[in-house]
Amino acid sequence: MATSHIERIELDELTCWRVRRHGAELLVTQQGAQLLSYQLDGEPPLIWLSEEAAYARGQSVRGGAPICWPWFGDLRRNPAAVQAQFQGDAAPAHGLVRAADWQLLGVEETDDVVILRFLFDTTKTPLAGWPHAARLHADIHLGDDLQLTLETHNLGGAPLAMSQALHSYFAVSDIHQARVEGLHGTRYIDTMDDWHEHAQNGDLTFSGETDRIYLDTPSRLSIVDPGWNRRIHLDARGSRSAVLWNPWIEKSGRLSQFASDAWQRMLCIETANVLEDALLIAPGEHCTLHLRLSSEPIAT
Ligand code: TA6
Repeated sequence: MATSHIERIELDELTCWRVRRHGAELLVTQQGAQLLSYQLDGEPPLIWLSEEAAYARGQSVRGGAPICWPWFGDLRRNPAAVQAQFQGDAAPAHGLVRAADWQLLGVEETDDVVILRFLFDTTKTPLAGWPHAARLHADIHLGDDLQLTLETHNLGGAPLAMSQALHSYFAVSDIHQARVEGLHGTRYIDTMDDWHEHAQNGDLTFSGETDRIYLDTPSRLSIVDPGWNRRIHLDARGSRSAVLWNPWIEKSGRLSQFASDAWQRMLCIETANVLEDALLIAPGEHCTLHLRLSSEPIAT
């Protein structure tokens, strides 16, 4: 017997879907196929959603897991092949689809999982300045864990050069106490140090604005949060790069939909294909980015 509850709700200008299943709840907005929040009963949220989030058409909601596609970040910092795909004037940060009108293909419910399936098809909804034929499927699976899948299908006759990221915001009790396991020895580009390359020594801790692109990443990264006695595991497939970001104090004042002290309660780990991990998809081929989120108490 299915034991899920799925409801469509309107949050200001946005159509959203709230799903409850076996003591877990998530919220998704159809615009951008964007996960907004994810929480287990009796626990703090795993996925962070800004207290100042705005639900407006054409604007990404601050928090959750925005989809950055067909490029991540500043297009000018992407490989030349990715830049060349765009013929528009001003390239928006994080690509063209995170605030676009996606289509809900359907909601599938079994005893084990609820799946929301979203579609964005550039042959049906052309992207200004990006004249290529591609079909995007974004699936959100709520079961005993949460799984996000982003599949790109190159429908065109030429190779498709792109970068992408699931720009996931995680809730932490206190960024000063949180640390990230799994990065020891991994190379990273430090955008706060003029994009110079470094190597991570030990776990990543936070004491200032942090904006790093890790390369050749392992499949599992974990956020250790002593304040909430919790480890959040991120298990990725189809990604060998990750962006670690906390805006800290000064940048927080320049961010939209972001309280001045919110930096203390959030951390982005963005499961990505960026820089040398950017993709070249042959005509007719697919590529899939997959992220599984789970959590457990810190072993006592
Ligand atoms: O992923 C890190 C980053 O590129 C930061 O530099 C910051 O710009 C963040 O993304 C948020 O970008 P947004 O356009 O959503 O404000």
